[in-house]
Formats: sequence, C-alpha cells, structure tokens
Amino acid sequence: MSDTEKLQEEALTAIVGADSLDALETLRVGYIGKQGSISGLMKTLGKMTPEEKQVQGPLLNGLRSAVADAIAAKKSELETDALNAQLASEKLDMSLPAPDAPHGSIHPVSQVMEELAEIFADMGFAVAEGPEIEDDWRNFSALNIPETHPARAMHDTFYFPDKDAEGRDMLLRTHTSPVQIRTMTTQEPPIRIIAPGRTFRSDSDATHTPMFHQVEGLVIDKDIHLGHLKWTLETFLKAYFEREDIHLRLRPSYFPFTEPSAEVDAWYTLEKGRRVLGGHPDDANEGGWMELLGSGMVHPKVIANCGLDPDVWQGFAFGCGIDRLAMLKYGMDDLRAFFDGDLRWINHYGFDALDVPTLSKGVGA
Ligand code: 2NL
Repeated sequence: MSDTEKLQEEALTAIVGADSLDALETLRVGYIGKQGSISGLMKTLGKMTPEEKQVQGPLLNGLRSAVADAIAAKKSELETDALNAQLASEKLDMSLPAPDAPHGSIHPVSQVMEELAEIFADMGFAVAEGPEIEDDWRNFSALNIPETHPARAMHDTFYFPDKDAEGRDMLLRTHTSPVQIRTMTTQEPPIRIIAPGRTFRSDSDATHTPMFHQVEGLVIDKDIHLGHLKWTLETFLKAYFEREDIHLRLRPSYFPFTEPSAEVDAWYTLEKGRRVLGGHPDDANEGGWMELLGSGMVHPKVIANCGLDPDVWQGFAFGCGIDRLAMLKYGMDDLRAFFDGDLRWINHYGFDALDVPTLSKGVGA
C-alpha cells in the first residue's frame, strides 16, 4: 500500500469514527486545514520535477477530495443527529397562556378599527387603504370640491412645499375619501369598501387634534338608493354598539361630493349623567339626537371624475370619526389623551392583544 493510500485509509477511519462536530472539526483542521498534513503534502508538489508532479499531482488531489467529501458527509450526518436529538428533548406547548410579565396593549383606536372591519366584512365590504400623503386632485378636485372651497385653505390643510411629478400640490389627506377615489379609478364596480385610517387637519382644540382617524364607506353598484344607505348604517351601528334599540334620523345636509346629502343622528339617553346611544325618542326619558355621521348618494360628477358612467353606476358614501366612535363606546371623555402616549391611560383603556373582536362573542367583548 502506498503512503498516500495509507494516509487516506487512516483519515477516512478517523472521520467515520468522529463522535461530535467538534471532533470532526479538529480532524478537518489536522488534514486539510491551512497547516494540515495533506495541505503540507500538496505544498511539496511545487518542488517536484514535472515527471514526479504528473504522478503525484492527481494522487494528492484525489486524496484531498476523498477526505473533504468524507468530512462533508459526516458533518451532515452529525447535524441531522443533533437536530433530531433536540426535537426529541424540547417541547413547546402552544396552548399555554401568554406570560403575565409586563406586556403591551391594543390602543382603543386600533381595537375599534378591527371591530369596524369585522362588522363590515359581514356585510360584504372589503377594507381599502391608501397613502397618507396625497395629491390635491384625489383629495379635493375629484370630489367636486371647488378650487375656492375653504377646506383647501392653508389654515385647514397641511401642504408640502413641493409639487408631485404630475405638477399637483401634495398634502396630508384631510379625509380618507382619496382612498375611495383610488378604488373607483382602478377597480370595476360593483364596489363595497370601507376606508379607515389617519387623517390630518390644521386645527387643534379640546375636541380636535391635528391628526385624527376617520372611516368612510362606499358602495357603487346599479340601482343603489338611500334605503340601502340607511339599512347599512343601522345594521352597522346596532352591531357596533351591541344593542338593537338604535334609532336613526337622516337630516338633509350639504357636501360637495354627495347629492342628496344627509347628516345621520342617533338617539341617545342619559345613563348616570353620561350620553349613551340607544333608547327610543317616543319614550318619556331624558335624551336627544346626537350627530354621528355624514352621508349621501355619491355625486354624479364624482362618479364621472373617476371614469365611470353615472347613468349606469350609482352609490352611497358615508364618513365618521373613529376616535369619537371609540369615545362613545368605551367612555373616554378627552380626545387629546388618545395621542399623549401616557402609559396610565393606555393601561386603563387598552385592550388585550389576544382579545380579538368576533361577532359571535360581541365585537367589543
Ligand atoms: C363627515 C362626512 C362624508 C363621504 C364622506 C364620500 C367619498 C366619496 C364620494 C362621496 Cl369617494 N362621498 N365620502 C360622503 C359623505 C359624508 O363624511 O362628516 N365625515 C366625518
């Protein structure tokens, strides 16, 4: 047996017998590492005559690759064994409750957005989203809001100093309507969506924060009328407030993007001095009408602006403040505290991350 053959036999026996990844690594370094014995033999090739090299070159290369292959095979065998041993010894019980250690909670606004998505999904609505930075065509012009409308003024809208690639003014969206414009310009009707999200207006006092949350709804189909609007809002509010005695009043109003337009009021009664939605206007109790939403039939000009034929497609739309919906249901009385980031507030009003709203348990349970 030649020296090369002996060395190969010894190396392969040692490699097959290695009982750990560490032992295998020691063998690898000893044979084919930079200072290894086989690497040392390869270096002697340089000093050989061309005739010797022609014989020894292939022999040594064969030796080196036989050893490298054996090490790779053994390494994968040892790794598989190690993984199997770990899988056999470790257990993870996915049904255990989350630890009672300090944990975060879900902000009421996020909770209410989940509830809205769940309730409207049940009525066949999808959730649509869009960018918070918009252009003035989608935020104003497409909605039939005239160039001179006060909402467009600098003191109501946050504008960016630069225009976009199409030369349009850029702004922080003042409502989520541009999301619906995006849907109408890119999707074929019928359309049934809600668009919840952040909106921005340059005004701030006890009941207004510069950033707030809005949900809008949009239905575009054939033969849609105000009856569909009232049923949808009634069904939504009964599910959201989890009571059947919700009574609505549609009051004529004006928005540039709907015709006709209606303000939607709901009857409230006093419970421990607090206004709670529900009860009936005919009952002899202390109560009144509370303005909840704005709504209407989508203006034919808005439908046409989105490239649809208003003689074929009609629809209704509505808009409502999410922050106020949260306050009414969960009893917060100061809007500004929503966005102060005070841990005491979120610990008190926040929701458990595992308490996902479901219609069967009650969406706000
Ligand atoms: C309110 C009033 C409203 C809409 C929003 C809308 C959107 C499109 C077309 C037509 Cl794309 N209308 N949205 C309609 C009526 C009222 O919001 O008081 N919001 C807080």
